Amino acid sequence: MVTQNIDEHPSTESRPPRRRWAAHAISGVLAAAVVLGVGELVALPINPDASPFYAVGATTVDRTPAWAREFAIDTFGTNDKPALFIGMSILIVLLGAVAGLLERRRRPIGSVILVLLGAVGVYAAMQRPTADAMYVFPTLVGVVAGVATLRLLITQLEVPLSPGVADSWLPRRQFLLLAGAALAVAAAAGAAGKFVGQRIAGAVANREDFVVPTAADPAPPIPAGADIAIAGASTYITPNDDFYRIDTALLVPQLTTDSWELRIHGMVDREMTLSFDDLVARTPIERVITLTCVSNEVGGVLAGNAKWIGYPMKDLLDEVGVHPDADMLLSTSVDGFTVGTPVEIVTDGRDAILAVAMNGEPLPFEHGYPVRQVVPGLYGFVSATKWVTEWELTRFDKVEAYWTQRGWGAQAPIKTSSRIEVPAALAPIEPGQVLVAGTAWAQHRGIEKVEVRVDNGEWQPATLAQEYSIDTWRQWSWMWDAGSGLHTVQVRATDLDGNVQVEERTPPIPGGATGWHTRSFTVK
Ligand SMILES: Nc1nc2c(c(=O)[nH]1)N[C@H]1C(S)=C(S)[C@@H](COP(=O)(O)O)O[C@H]1N2
Ligand SMILES: [Mo]
Repeated sequence: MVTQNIDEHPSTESRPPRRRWAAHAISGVLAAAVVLGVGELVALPINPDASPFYAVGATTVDRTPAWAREFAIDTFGTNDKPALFIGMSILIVLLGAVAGLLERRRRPIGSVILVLLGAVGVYAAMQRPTADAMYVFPTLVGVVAGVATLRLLITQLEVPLSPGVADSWLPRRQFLLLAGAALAVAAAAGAAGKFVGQRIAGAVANREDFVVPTAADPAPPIPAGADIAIAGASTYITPNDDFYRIDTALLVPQLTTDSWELRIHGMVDREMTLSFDDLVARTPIERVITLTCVSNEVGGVLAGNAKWIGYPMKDLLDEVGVHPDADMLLSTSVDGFTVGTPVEIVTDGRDAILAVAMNGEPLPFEHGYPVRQVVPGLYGFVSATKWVTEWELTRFDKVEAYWTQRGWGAQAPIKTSSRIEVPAALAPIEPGQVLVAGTAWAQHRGIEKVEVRVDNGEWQPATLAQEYSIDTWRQWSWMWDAGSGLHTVQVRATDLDGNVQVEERTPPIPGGATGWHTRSFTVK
């Protein structure tokens, strides 16, 4: 009789908890976070590029086909990097949750997922141009820590409930403590990785101590007439903080002037390796030059104008003695990005410079500290190598640079372009005199005229700001006597060689977008 009574009270027996799938999912996410955080930390003494998160991101960027780059820059503009990071983070959270849930159903499937993710991280790290055997460790150690975390957490969740304790959504205190600890480890490791990474490099201090050289040959002053300063339009000089940034670097290289050198080799008479001191022992010049990205859409904002101080690239090429049959200067940045620039263009007398200063400051890290190239007239992807550390003299029929391998052109002079900046798109407009203004550029050919037309009418000449040089952009303005209704305003530029901005709309790939910038306005 007594034994029957016990059978009638199953709640007094211990049994496994049931409903904590959410806690399992969270366990998986935390385990994934530990993989990344610990990976970040272990990457510190090796190379920040070796951390699983950055390695996967950077390798993804390198594998991005040309159309996807166009799509990304089109959709996210210069926020393409944050967009990638957010996308990766969402994916990792999802995969972590799945790993946690699967570990609950059947061990060790969740752990296997973490190991597979780790394999992707190791593979990506080994694809980095700077990779050596050490690059496997950040992900490897991270995965070991992550799997341990997952096991520990799930074990806590599966501890049988004590007799008399009701099954509940809330896991036991030990689990919560462990989960908190895992979160702290992941966050602390990740944060330490970032923080110490910057300190170790010492690059911030090095840049602060950098003394901008005084140009022996300064840029001519900018006349008031070249900068007509219309509210809402681009300023003639683009402040460094507003200057567009385009590159493949997920981790901005943190070089110091002490660690920088430029190795020049290949089809030259005398190979040479230049230290930073060697470079600044030469005579600096100062020039105002407008940069433009080939990915700029018609009317887009991927162009900027700055005052650069640097050293003529031609002088260095003369020193090493370029072989007559070498037609490409292949420059490489410290993170392995490559650019192919025609030797002919670098040596034709234009102001192609190895720049060390931008608008009176040392180059910002994002713009190439301590040394980058600036070549008037060519899109950035074939000329403007940031963090440049290597020059090889070679031939276009032998080598393809980074973007050319991905479907972009090998040669890419900047196309004659103009854009409307004022009035702003969709701005409300009163009938009467309306100032229309913008910027035009055709670097190293110069702007001859800008014309505007309304509703496909006659082209009207715009007023040009004073020309500063053929290597910089030119502001323009035009007074429109606007009547009520919906109107379309278009602009086109003509360069000093007589080339008219091309009407046909073509995409940026492979050599720069064409088309006339068009804005529609509703006048009240
Ligand atoms: N090292 C490196 N240099 C680079 C790039 C890059 O991805 N890596 N991108 C190039 C491209 S496509 C452009 S348009 C210019 C942009 O220079 P900015 O970011 O200083 O405006 O840098 C060029 N130099
Ligand atoms: Mo670019």
